[in-house]
Amino acid sequence: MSLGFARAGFAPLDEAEHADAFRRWLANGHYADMAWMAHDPETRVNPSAYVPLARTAVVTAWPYGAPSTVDSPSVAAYAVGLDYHDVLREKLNDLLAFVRRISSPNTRGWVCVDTSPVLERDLAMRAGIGWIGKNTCLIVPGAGSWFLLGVLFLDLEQEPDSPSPSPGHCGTCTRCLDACPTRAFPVPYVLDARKCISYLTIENKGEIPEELRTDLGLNVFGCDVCQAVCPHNTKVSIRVDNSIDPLELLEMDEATFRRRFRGTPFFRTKRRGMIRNACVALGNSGNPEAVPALKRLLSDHDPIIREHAQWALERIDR
Ligand code: B12
Ligand code: SF4
Ligand code: SF4
Repeated sequence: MSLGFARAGFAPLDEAEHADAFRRWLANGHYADMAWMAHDPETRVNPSAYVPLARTAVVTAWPYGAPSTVDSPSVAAYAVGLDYHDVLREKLNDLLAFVRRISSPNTRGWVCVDTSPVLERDLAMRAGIGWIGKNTCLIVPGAGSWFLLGVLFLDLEQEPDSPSPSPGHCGTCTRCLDACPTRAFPVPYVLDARKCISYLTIENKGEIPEELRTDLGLNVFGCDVCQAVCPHNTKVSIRVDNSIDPLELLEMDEATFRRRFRGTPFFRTKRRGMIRNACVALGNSGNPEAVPALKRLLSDHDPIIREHAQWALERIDR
């Protein structure tokens, strides 16, 4: 049976190898306003506290392909197409059905994709799927980091796979740290989400801090820079068209936005977030063609959109 996962491995359920690093990350406020990350941290670092009946975790890596561009208006490659949470959850449920067929129909399983209190990269590393780079991404040996992770906890006893090494194979390389447009890595292996474009354009529901807007460049949703420069990502078999027309986004009313983006990752930021991000990208592009649409947005019902449109107009004017 083939479900399309590129890698899978079994992880033990004892405390995360990087539990202390995670606690420090919280203590330093690096989680920005993602309050859910700080809620019950001891459960997040202890998978068996989260799923007490589980005995093993099957950790999976799902390939999504490299972005075709990071230099023109674009979205993160993972966000092209349908929402991966739904796709991966379905695949992991298929995997659970398969496990039940080959073990017992009573086998219990718990599917986690992104949103559960689980340190997925840490578990993936301990399942031997890959190592963690200085950009904090999970890198699959020989295949790179363009993967999403999903976890299936099972109540079956299973010998864990050999863990990947920590630290991994970055050596003296610092390309990702040097290339980050907003200097979001205070030190290697640590990301300050408050500065990360991925956070600012996706998770952040309010204004984008003015001092960071110019550094956002042409990233309309998420950011792939610290992965695109990684030498472990040079051998890529799949490439996805991640370009987007920010001008088109400016024209969307609520109904058009919902119709066009329901079921995709963009739905998460809502119309407000997508237009806010598009305004910043257009301001940074200096494209005068955006002026009429930006001017119309000065009377939008949403104050965040109005403010970002004003900023973009001033920047284009300059
Ligand atoms: C919160 C979150 C974010 C935040 C914060 C990211 C961060 N680095 O902390 C923001 C919004 C910024 C974000 C961005 C992105 N995210 Co995100 N995110 C998450 C989430 C929900 C939790 C991550 C977390 O626990 N952060 C806390 C920090 C402390 O942990 P960590 O990131 O796992 O980092 C580990 C290392 O830094 C390590 N560590 C610390 N010190 C040291 C020292 C050494 C020597 C070593 C080896 C390790 C080490 O400890 C940590 C735990 O193992 C996970 C899903 C999940 N439930 O795990 C997805 C997840 C990590 N994100 C994912 C993706 C795809 C992205 C983006 C690529 C999306 C994009 N293109 O815009 C970017 C990548 C940015 C980056 N360089 O990390 C994937 C990563 C897949 C992969 N190959 O690694 C995940 C696993 C989602 C999924 N199910 O696939 N994300
Ligand atoms: S995703 Fe972009 S902004 Fe965030 S750490 Fe990587 S390069 Fe920096
Ligand atoms: S760019 Fe270099 S330092 Fe960064 S993760 Fe890749 S190998 Fe490691």
